Order: sequence, then C-alpha cells, then structure tokens
Amino acid sequence: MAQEVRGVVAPGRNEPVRVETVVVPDPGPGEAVVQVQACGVCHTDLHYKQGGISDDYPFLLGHEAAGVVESVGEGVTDVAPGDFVILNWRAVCGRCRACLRGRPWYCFDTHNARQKMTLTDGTELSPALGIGAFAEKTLVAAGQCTKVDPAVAPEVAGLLGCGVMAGIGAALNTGAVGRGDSVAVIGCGGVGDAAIAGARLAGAARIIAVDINDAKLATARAMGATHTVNSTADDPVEAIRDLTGGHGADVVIEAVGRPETYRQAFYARDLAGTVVLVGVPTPEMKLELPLLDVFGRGGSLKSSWYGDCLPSRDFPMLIDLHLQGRLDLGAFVTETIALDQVEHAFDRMHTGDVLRSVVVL
Ligand code: PAD
Ligand code: ZN
Repeated sequence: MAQEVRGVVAPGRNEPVRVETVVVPDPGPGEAVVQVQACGVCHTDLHYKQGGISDDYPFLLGHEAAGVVESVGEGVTDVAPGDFVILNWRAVCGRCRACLRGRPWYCFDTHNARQKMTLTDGTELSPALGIGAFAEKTLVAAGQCTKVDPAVAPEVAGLLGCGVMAGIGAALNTGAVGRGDSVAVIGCGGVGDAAIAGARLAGAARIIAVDINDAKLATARAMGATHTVNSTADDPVEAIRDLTGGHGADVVIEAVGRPETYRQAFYARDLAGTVVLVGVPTPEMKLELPLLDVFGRGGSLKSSWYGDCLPSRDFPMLIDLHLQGRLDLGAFVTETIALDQVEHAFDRMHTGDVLRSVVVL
C-alpha cells in the first residue's frame, strides 16, 4: 500500500518551495522506504529550486539525510527494517568500468529507486540527487542506505550524506593528506571547514584557512585551522608561502569554485604538490594558466566529487571517529528547523552565518 507523507517540493523555476502531500510507493525489488529523521539543507537543493541542475520540475528536495529503514523490497539483504542509516548518492553498481578497475568511488552507473514518488494527482516527482529526503518518508535504492552506529544523533549523521563528506573526503581521499603535511583550504564554508577537519584528522601539521570573511575564519580555527588568512587584506599566495617556509603547501583545497581562487590554489602549493578542486564552478567559467607552469610545477591537479567517498567504507568509520570524540561533526549543525522552514534556510545561506540548517522530522 502506497503511503501519503509530507514533503518539500520545488514546483517550478525560482518559485518558493511548498510542503505538499507526497505519495511513497511500497518498495519494489532492490528498493527501501526510509523514515527520515533529519536532513540538512545544502546549496545543491537551492540550485535545484533555481533550475541550475535540470528542468525536471517538480523536485522533491533534500538529500543529506539519516533515518530508519521502514521496509525493504524483494532481494534486499544488506539492510533490514529498523536499521539506522545515512542516505547516499553513490550506490555503486559493481559492474561499470570504474568498479571493475577497483575504483568504485568513481562508479559511473550509481543506483536510484526505479519507482517514482508522486503528488496525489499522479504527477511524478524528481528526487534531488535521487534521494528526496525533506519528507517524512522517502523511497530509495537499498544501496543508497548505509548502516551506521545508531548512537549518533540523526541531525549529525545526515551531514555525511553530502557536503561534510565532500570536504572531509577532499582532504582524506582525494588530497591524500598525510601526517605532517601542510594544507591550505581556500573558502571556509561547510565544505571548506570539513576539509579542515579532515586535514586535522589526517595529522596535518599546518592547516591554513583562507576566506574573505573574518567570521568564517574564526569558525575555521575552531575546526582545526592553525593559521588564517583574510584574502581581502593579504595576498593569499604570498601568505601561504610565508607560512610554509617560502615553498607553498603540500596540498591546497579549493572550496569556492571560481577561477581566481583556483589560480591561487595552483600557485600556493609547493612544487610537486596537489591541488584539489571541490568547489563547483558554473558553465561559463574559464581558466587560463601558463602551460609551462602546469608542466614545470609538477604534482597533481585533481577534482573531488563527493569527496571520492565510498559510503560503505567511509560513513561507518567517520561516525565511529565522531563517537570517539575525534571528529566534531556536531559543530557543523548551526540550527535545527522544521519541514516548513526550508525556504527560510535558503535565505539564511546568503547571510553567511550558517554552516548547516538541518530539518528535523
Ligand atoms: P558556502 O557558501 O557555505 O562557503 C563558501 C565560502 O567561500 C564562504 O565562507 C565564503 O566567504 C568563501 N569565499 C567566497 N569567495 C571567496 C574568495 N574569493 N576567496 C576566499 N573565500 C571565498 O558553500 P559550501 O561550503 O557549502 O560549498 C562550497 C563549494 O563546494 C560550493 O561550490 C559547493 O557547490 C561545493 C560542493 N561540492 C561538492 C562536491 O562533491 N564536490 C559537494 C557539496 C558542495
Ligand atoms: Zn548536497
């Protein structure tokens, strides 16, 4: 029997989001229905609402979520009703060329639920990132559910579903930050701060935070930055070089997504160092660099999608580290809100004082 629940729908380009009745089908083969307990508000949800991702309105927003599995469809063995899970947008297929090469975190054919959730008039909804978790219940592929220790608070656990994992993974997985490394992070929002927390976890000796906003730099310090640079006052490339014996950082993580900050990252890294681009650029952005510098400075220039995470490997491990007091995921939760306050949370993203607003159900 399909169920009717409340969910946050983006009806059309730039129209305010609305709480609507959503019809959630029973799980089919390989699917699960999850009772959502918490879901963070991410920039990507705002991009969906604004039409920046696709035109497949109406969207069921929300994708940074944790909850309890309510029911599973035929053939599901990895999760069972009652399991506490974080939802992920990387349910790996195990068969594509990336998976077959032993690099499932690049999976090119990730799974989502096959059936559609709808409005009561039958209109099909497009769930954000194949999840749609600003809703009391949601239908996903069973592989999108990753079991973790239920001792963690849901509003904290859900954050690993997107932005915080992207930042931590940019440091740990993509940048492969190691003990004693010097790391610089340009852009200290939720993603950049998570990269700082990841660099600290990895044992980086020096972590330099760069932002244009002093309040963001104060938070970055609390997350583990050892030095801060306000790039409206000081040239960040020179400042990072000065703080690293004149050489530049071993790993520079760009968490803004703009050509000028990418250029700063490129020149602020040491010879043979690594640049990780985790900020997401827009289609019209172009980058020009002397090819001789790209060649002569060596090292690697990488980008990081979802922190190159493998949910089944990374989520339980990071939750365990959080529960041991070694990774303060709770520091990313600025406020908890109700389902009908998502539009308000979008407004607050621009005022710059929120790392994450989390809807609690
Ligand atoms: P945010 O808006 O909370 O943070 C951006 C930060 O950058 C703010 O602190 C700004 O003050 C700062 N900033 C802006 N301009 C500059 C500048 N010129 N120099 C230095 N700092 C600057 O965003 P967020 O942290 O939620 O997300 C950051 C990026 O990461 C964004 O592009 C988002 O789309 C991307 C992202 N990527 C993934 C992924 O998988 N790669 C996942 C989730 C988010
Ligand atoms: Zn997201």
